[in-house]
Amino acid sequence: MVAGGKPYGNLADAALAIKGERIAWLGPAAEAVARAAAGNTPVESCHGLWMTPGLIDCHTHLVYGGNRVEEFEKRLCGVSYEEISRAGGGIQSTVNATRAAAADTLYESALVRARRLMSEGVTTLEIKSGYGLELDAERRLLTVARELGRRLPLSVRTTYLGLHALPQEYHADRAGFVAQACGPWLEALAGEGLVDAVDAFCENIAFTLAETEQLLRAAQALGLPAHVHAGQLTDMGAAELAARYRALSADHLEYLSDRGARALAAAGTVAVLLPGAYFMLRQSNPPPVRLLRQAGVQMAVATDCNPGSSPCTSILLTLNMACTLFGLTPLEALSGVTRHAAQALGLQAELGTLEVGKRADFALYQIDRPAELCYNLGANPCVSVVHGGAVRTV
Ligand code: DI6
Ligand code: FE
Repeated sequence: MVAGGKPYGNLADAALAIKGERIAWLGPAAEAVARAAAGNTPVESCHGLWMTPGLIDCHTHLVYGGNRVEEFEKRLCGVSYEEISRAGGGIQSTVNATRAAAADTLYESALVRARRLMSEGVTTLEIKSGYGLELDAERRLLTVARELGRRLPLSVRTTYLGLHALPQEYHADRAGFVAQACGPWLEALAGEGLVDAVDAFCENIAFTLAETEQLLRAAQALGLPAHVHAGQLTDMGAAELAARYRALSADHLEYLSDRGARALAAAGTVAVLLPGAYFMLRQSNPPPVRLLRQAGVQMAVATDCNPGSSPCTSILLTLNMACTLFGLTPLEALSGVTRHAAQALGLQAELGTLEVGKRADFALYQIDRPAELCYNLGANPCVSVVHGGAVRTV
């Protein structure tokens, strides 16, 4: 599937040439074979498999300590979310487990999740912090995320989710926490080169518009782009705020007004849809996809991989849920993990489509047509993955 052409931009009997880490040429296979013979260039057959751009999971909380399976079980046995939360559950329990975990432990558990995503054709992964909520623990999360990118054949983008939840020790001092998170902590982590973007959970159970704006302003001063968790449970106008700050993306958006959608479109802010969290939380009002289409907002799709609301390490299952739960077409869903996911990370010049000059990141699938990537529940037709021009073995 290449850029241009309709509807998926597919090319039949095509070939792609790689030079270094980049795509050097795309065209008819017969011509490639003749050129390769003339230039003594090695040729690999893809055996008639489908080739897509490497998939991009543009919203994850992949690195964290422990898990929340006990909480999941309790909820299904009738214990309410509030009771769990009062007993130290919810995000705070993951914060406790993360703070207590050594970097190696965090790395090993995140590695398992990264490998699962990679096995389905993911070549780029965004990873948020936000389970440390103190400087050292946030640094550990971001360092582990960077380390995954260094050691694996995988591109990692890090996001400092400085405003995720108010940690217990700051319950009597909200403003103090926000000031630390948006001030010295962000400056230190950005100064250490650990932060590609920032994010805030703007929600009535998390942070207000004003608090979110404080982080966006601090990021702007440092020249860092932003994402915003917006409209997951209520519409507080977070999409409009994200647009006002020209955020790369506004994520979730189950609750979004006409005005919010128009603001996103005008700002070129991508709507990142997260059907895994919607499914896991058993929500019943999907994001207003028709409104997003009408307004001309680009839609990306991501796993939101996290221990609480989306313990999901399958980008292919996420594609299926984007179609079945949110009503995206398979073309929209696939664009959501390629072209538009690249845009949600500000990487559209490098990634997201198969085009000459872009990074040679692609996946090969044993499928009959692209929609099959959205169709199966639990199958993995990914046969091979190339990251930066190199065939990947995970
Ligand atoms: N939205 C979510 O769904 C997760 N974080 C966020 O900002 C929940 C994270 C968790 O429950 O651990
Ligand atoms: Fe999230």
